[in-house]
Amino acid sequence: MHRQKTRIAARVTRAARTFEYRGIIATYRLHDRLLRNQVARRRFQRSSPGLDEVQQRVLEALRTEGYALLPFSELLPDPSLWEALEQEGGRFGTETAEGLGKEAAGEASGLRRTGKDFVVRRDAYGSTIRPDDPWLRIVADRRLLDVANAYLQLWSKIEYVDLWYTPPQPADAERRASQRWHRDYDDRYLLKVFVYLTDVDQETGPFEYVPRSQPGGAYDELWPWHPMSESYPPQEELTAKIGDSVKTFTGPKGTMILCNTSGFHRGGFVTGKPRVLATATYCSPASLAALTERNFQLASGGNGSVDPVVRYALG
Ligand SMILES: O=C(O)CCC(=O)C(=O)O
Repeated sequence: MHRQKTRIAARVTRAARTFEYRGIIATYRLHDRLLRNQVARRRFQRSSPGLDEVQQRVLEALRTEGYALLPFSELLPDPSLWEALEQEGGRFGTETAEGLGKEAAGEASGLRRTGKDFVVRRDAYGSTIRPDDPWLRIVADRRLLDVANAYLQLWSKIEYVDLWYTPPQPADAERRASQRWHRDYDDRYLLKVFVYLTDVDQETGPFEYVPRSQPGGAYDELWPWHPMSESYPPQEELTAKIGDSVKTFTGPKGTMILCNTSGFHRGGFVTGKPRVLATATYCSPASLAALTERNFQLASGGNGSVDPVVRYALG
């Protein structure tokens, strides 16, 4: 009887989940094809930004390979932006290392680890970010935002803004969660930016990507992206299909990676020194309406930018 009841309950839960998934997918498609993304596309077409040579190069690489790699200062030459970010990364890194020390001693640390327990996040979900936060200012800077909008061909939304600290894994650890190959289901129109705030070598958990696995790329039919898709394919099967077509992003502090993570990627499997990076996600309005949730709100009075493109991205 109990077993039967459990089976019925499981079936009902499954049916409810399928129903909910279908609803989410339908909402996403509606906003993509007819509602919010159409508005965002029209706004972009009416005010399409002029890009300089560096931005054009980044855009071209994103379109063909699914990623672009360059020093932070090449895209954002204002030295005050880098200085402020580097300082914030240093502060976050030091405080996190202290917090981890407290945890090891059995004391409370207040460190944030939502979702992936192997990453300590500065902001996680539900945080309040000040408009003068160094990383937020960079993410909302028109030099970067214009690239994101030109790549996505619409006025994009800033969905996620954070700093991550990834400590070394225990010697016997296996890759888990985003340390394994996966596609992000957040959006078909997705651009993530990572800036290394420590030097990253093979032991520091470099970000890795399968070039041309983004939608429209040569590998997009391998366990293809669709809304709410299962993120993780069988790892050995994927590896057999892609062979050595993997880009591993080792690089010095200040390395910037832009990437459509609807394509296959993994990273953060640290076996040596801790990795500190800044990360942010640009997505379409349809994604925020159906598939994803913004991880932050702006401190009061925060979205007072006079620039409509920035106001839209943060609105
Ligand atoms: O930590 C990393 O390098 C991987 C991050 C990742 O998988 C993601 O942001 O989707």
